[in-house]
Amino acid sequence: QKNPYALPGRSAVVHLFEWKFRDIARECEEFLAPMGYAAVQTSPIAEHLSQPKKGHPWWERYQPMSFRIVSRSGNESRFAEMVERCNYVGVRVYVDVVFNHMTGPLKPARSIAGTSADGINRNYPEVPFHSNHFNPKCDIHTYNDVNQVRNCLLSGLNDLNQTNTYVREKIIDFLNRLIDHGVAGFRVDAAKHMWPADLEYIYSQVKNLSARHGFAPGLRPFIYQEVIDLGGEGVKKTDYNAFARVTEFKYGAEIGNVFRGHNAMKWLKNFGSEWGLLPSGDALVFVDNHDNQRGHGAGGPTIITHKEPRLYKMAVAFMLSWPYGYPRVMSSYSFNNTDKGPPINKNSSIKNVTITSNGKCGNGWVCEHRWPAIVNMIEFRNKVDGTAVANWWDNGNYQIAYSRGDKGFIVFNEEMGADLKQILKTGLAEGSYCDVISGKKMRNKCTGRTVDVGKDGNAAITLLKEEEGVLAIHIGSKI
Ligand code: ARE
Ligand code: CA
Repeated sequence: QKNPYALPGRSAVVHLFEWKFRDIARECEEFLAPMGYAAVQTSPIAEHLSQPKKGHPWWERYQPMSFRIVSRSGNESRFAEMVERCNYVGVRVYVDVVFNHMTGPLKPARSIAGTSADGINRNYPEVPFHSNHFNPKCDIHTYNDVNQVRNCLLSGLNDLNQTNTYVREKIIDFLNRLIDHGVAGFRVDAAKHMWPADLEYIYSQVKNLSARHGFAPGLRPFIYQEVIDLGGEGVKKTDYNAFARVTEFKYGAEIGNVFRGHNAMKWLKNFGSEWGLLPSGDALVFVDNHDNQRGHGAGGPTIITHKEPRLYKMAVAFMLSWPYGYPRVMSSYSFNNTDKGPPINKNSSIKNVTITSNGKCGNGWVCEHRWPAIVNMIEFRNKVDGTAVANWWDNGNYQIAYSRGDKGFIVFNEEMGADLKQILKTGLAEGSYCDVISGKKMRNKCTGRTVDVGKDGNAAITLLKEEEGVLAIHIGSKI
């Protein structure tokens, strides 16, 4: 099912990558709900491999040992409490679910909860799964062969056979238990490596969303499937979008190209399905994700991340101002090597996300979703909801501007070494507006630059090359 169940006036899901459930619950209450975020995506929550000798790399959570709810983010009761608290303030919870595979070939494989399994002979006693529940061992040599992609081992991970009735039951039970806890949906990890018919069957057997948690009767879970398709492979994103949403990896790759100056911004005018992207209602979109921000997954060095803040703010502002897909905002911790897990205490537990008096995160958490330019664009998206792109202007190259109906207006300047100085049609009513990238409207004053819109809807816009590369105003920032 493709509806994300965002409350009216809210949008976007934020991936609180590796956050503990307690911190997520608090963030729902103190920040996500009041600021207009619609939902949160958690890291995988099922009992998973523990690799203390490797310093607990983040990816150990993508090697499940069972479907019990226990992870580095917390146990089942903490999880239940988090979902309850987020739901209470209207923030939806989507869980990252991993059921294409279990662990790699480790004997013994030890879990975060202290149980063990035999990854060589494929015995997972906590489920239990045995070797007959897995596909025969083979490596994926080529992504052109759909049988290899779906029936062989992704990165050496023991590949479950989702056509098997017992395996299906275990997966369905797990998803149902999450629904009982009140989640609104799932990110399906490695969907590309499973057969669409198996997935469709599994989804069809999952319960309706929980009435006890306030969902209307008959609602099916929101599902977005991780399918990486940049073209040229056997498995296509279009094998999956008939029955649920799909992560549109081409989106972040193309955005990276444009904002890095490899493709003129003027072409963004029709950014969407005309670029070979999925239909808007089928797509989950993002600038970067937890894989490609660190060189895993797809997209390579074109992907823009928090490590390039000026560029990142521009790319995310574009995503949030553009009416295509359901956007996901990444929220990271800082890292300097691709395996590094989240910030940890001496006893290896994940550090709390501390919030400083100016609203930033401490303890090594980057919290892009709290960056003023990003959260202010969430408000922009919520204010312009339902309007179309209008008043498009470009200089034929790397300067563009457009409005969202008569509710919001945004300008980008990426022209190498050039200022932008133009009289532009904003679509907005006469008045003074606060630019939400350089500042914010506070007590009817603007802490950043103001834009004066005349009776004719025009405004004189200046974006100097040394300033932020984007300026945005909307009906909510009128002063
Ligand atoms: C780890 C080690 C491996 C080791 C393995 C088993 O890093 O060296 O062999 O354990 O012992 C994450 C990490 C992996 C990690 C894994 C399990 O990224 O490094 O392996 O967890 O701990 C493909 C898939 C796509 C997948 C990406 C990463 O199609 O589904 O690879 N993304 C998801 C998650 C990941 C996660 C997994 C799946 C596994 O988002 O975080 O892996 O649960 C082309 C293709 C893509 C392909 C890509 C990279 O672009 O089109 O399909 O993506 O190349 O191979
Ligand atoms: Ca598989």
